[in-house]
Amino acid sequence: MNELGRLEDLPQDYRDELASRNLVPLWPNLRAVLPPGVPSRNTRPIHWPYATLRPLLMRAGELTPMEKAERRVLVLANPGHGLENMKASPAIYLGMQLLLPGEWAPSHRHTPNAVRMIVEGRGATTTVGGEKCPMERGDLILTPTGEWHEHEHDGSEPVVWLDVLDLPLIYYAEASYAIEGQRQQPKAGRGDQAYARGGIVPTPYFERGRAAYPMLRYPWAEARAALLDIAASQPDLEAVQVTYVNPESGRDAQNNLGFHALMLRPGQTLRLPARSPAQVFHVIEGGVDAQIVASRFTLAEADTCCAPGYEPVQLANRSATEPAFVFVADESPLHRKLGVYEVRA
Ligand code: 1HN
Repeated sequence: MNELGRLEDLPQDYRDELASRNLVPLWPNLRAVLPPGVPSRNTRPIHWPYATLRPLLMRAGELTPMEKAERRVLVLANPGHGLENMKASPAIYLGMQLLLPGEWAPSHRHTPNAVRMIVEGRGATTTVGGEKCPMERGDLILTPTGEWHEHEHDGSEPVVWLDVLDLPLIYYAEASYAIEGQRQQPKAGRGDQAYARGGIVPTPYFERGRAAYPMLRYPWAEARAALLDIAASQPDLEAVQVTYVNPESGRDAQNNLGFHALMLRPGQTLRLPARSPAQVFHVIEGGVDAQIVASRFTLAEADTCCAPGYEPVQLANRSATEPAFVFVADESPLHRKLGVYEVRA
């Protein structure tokens, strides 16, 4: 590629006049926005160990009452994007949220899409669009765009979950806002019960459901059992993985971010090919060594890390006797919609 003219090559009076007219020459900036072969990425491989995060989150529980927080969250921010921008990757926001016994995080709705991955504790529920969802370790609970949601806790121990939102993307689109609401009246019927089994869907009077998001809670017990069944029935299958989908459409569970659960067999090392979307890994069960670009992370249970797009990732189960289970969030639905999704072998 030939070298292009620099801004400094242009006379100062010309540059000043362009700026005063809100005009910019393309050629000095062209290579920066269209680098050869592979995009420039600000996303750095980062590891957030739960052992260091948890005490700081519990301290927030002492320092900041719910009334002063609305949502008591420590954001897992990637320094490559600037900590204050609250991005793990270009489109992914991550936060670890704490709800203490007796607390209530008031009802609101907003344009960004959220999911919760429950990390520890029992007895909390989140009510989404009137559906009261129990929060148990490893469960994935959707809060799709525009749905009312609030969290409450009748149990006796702290409950912690990982929030994953497409907030950076919606904020970038200048479309991010929230509306405060009243306490919701829980309604009867739960999507996780109506869609409890794969391959069959409810069809009252032979009609398929029309809800945009028929299933809000994806119980960990079901995803875990599916992974174990897949592994047992296909001993040669390398990537034992499931994707969280909308059971009516079969498409991704949410619009912009993709959610998956991955099982590593005892002793397995899995090489994931380089793909265009950035991704996040969160260990639900077990211990995993992750190799991402030049970083090696030793991930313990409840640890979280992220990887830039266009890079292969190697995940190794640290146990020779037990499977390991990893929750994966990525930007693949967004990349597919944009037409830029790629796998590089
Ligand atoms: C939000 O609504 C929640 O409802 C958590 O728990 C984190 C981060 C940014 C914007 C909205 C919640 C959030 C959030």
